[in-house]
Amino acid sequence: MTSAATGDQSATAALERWALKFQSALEALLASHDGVPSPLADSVRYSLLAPGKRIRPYLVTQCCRLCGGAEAEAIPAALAVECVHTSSLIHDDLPAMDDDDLRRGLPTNHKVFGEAIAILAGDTLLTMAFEVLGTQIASPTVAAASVAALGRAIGWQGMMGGQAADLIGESQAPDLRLVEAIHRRKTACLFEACARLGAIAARGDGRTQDALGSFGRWFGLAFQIADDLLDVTGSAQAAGKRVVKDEKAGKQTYPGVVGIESSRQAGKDAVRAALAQLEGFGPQAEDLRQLTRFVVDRTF
Ligand code: GRG
Repeated sequence: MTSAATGDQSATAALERWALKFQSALEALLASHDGVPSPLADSVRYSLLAPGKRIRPYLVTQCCRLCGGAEAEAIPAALAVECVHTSSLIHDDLPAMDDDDLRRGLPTNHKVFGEAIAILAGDTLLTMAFEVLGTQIASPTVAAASVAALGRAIGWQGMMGGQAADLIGESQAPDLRLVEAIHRRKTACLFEACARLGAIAARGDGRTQDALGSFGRWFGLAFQIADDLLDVTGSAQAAGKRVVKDEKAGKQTYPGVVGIESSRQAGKDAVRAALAQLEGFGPQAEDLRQLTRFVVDRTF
């Protein structure tokens, strides 16, 4: 077994342990739903508690730890990013968007609850994210900085704009600069926010927030390139979602524009750039480095 394989396996095991632990925090968040119409409560619970990798909240806690914070301080932001991410998955799967029927190994939200409730479930999770930041973070300064960082990441210059560009890109000629711009906004902005939120929770200074934010951006680009590759070379069973969809939909993707081998290289380059941002963090960042290498080698 090579050391890379060992690192990869330990990153996977650490992520799985985290996902198991984090599940209780997600369940606690949804425990009180008095007066919520049951299809909406069931729909929100269905998608948020479905088995996701939980890599974004893990990133929040790891970056918080790296800045000297305790895991508990990062939990509100960790919950918030998972709520936003799940909201985006529900909306992304809708017929008006990517029209998918499988997510996290289960039928998509709208297939089970109908489109209207799925839209409302996505909206509920999006607003819940900000409610959590506003109510579960004790320091008003940290809460305000967290709200600003998350709002900026997912707004029209971030995830929403990226998703719009992704949809518009279906009718445009394949273009590498366009693909990178889409991926940076649609996916990497949220990863940048995860890293920043971890630093903010630990009260890291501005330079540290920027360094980790930059790390998160490269990490997110690598993550989305790997996601593009999984659509071409992966299996629906492992990924928990349909594969071989992007080309048919005319999506702007790395493999669609530069082919599989160059996409793998682009993924490795993004990982190298991400790791470079961690240089000042010493041995404390080893778990984060292993997670970063795992991102492009993953099969799920
Ligand atoms: C309502 C917040 C909100 C957004 C609306 C639909 C939309 C705008 C944006 C979609 C953004 C999107 C789905 C980008 C793809 C990111 C991606 C690679 C998702 C898969 O993430 P994983 O593999 O999934 O971490 P799991 O299921 O493991 O959590």
